[in-house]
Amino acid sequence: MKLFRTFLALGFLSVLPCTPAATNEHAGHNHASHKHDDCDCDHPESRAPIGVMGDHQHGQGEFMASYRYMFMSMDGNRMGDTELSVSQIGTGGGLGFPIVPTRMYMQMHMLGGMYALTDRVTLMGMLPIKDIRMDHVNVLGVSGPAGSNFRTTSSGPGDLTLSALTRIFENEHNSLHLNLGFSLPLGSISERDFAPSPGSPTFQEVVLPYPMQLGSGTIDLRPGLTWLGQNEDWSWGAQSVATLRLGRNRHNYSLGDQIEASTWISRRINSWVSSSVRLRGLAWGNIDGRDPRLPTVGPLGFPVETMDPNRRGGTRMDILFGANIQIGSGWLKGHRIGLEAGMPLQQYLDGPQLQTDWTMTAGWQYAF
Ligand SMILES: [Cu+2]
Repeated sequence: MKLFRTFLALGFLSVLPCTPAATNEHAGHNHASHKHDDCDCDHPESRAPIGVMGDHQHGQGEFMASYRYMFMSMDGNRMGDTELSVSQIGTGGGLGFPIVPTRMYMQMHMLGGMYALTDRVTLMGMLPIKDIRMDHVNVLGVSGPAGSNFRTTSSGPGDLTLSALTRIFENEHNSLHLNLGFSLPLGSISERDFAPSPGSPTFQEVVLPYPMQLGSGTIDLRPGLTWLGQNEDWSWGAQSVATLRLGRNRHNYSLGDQIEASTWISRRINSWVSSSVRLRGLAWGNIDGRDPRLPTVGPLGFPVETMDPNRRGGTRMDILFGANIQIGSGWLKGHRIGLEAGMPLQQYLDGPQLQTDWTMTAGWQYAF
């Protein structure tokens, strides 16, 4: 949390020294359109916060390359909306899990490309490269000393998302588009690492539990709807995207369906900087089926909560603060840098499950 506060403070400090000196040079433009040639794309507030994917379209023939870095920190466990300590979850007085996860960090490098087929249809592709770490307490002392700590890690590409953003409405200040997307199961669901292994005196290399896997293993539909609005100094929008799993993967389970809805407002600080605030709601289901490679043991059936398919669902509401930097002329024309960070206001988990502590996204986009 300390790191997060420092980060937020830095974010705001970088915005403060810029004098609010919005000019009138943009009067009369159609701000709902993001075509290259009328320069609306060059307003810093014309883009949604960097953490929003598939927010905008391009004029016919235009390309965009983007890179986003995402970091998420999870710290401590929660059941419902109550935080639980390790001793409340572990064996000997707690719920009875021999092993309890305490922290998880996820880093994602997201590589994106966009191409506008027409003024109404923009194609988008995105590939995440993930790096996940999870820390645990070995409460019972499975394959090692009781009370010791251990970490498991996994890394590699996740699922590839492809979508077509199709505009269905546009007027002077507003536009609406469909996000017609799906994801292909490129990410591994067979990540392994050394971990306590029930019945073995030493750590063994085993298949990692669901949240440590890099992909869903299923083809997922990702339908969504995005609304954008803009006037001289402000922009606003809302987006809702669902993730629907088609069938089960080859290890006989499917991750829970998910729905994410965001609404944001962004204000121009000057001709090249804007700041934003966003509310994001998330709801995701439990796992359907069960990975037979994960062990069953003990009265609860699972050595650790992350292996229980019915302790994965939840809902969460986040608040996120962001800044965009976009320069409309010179050799930096077409580049945009964005930063967004936030934390949950509320979360309710089918737990015990690791709770989200804070999250941030930094990114760069280049349109050409
Ligand atoms: Cu773009």
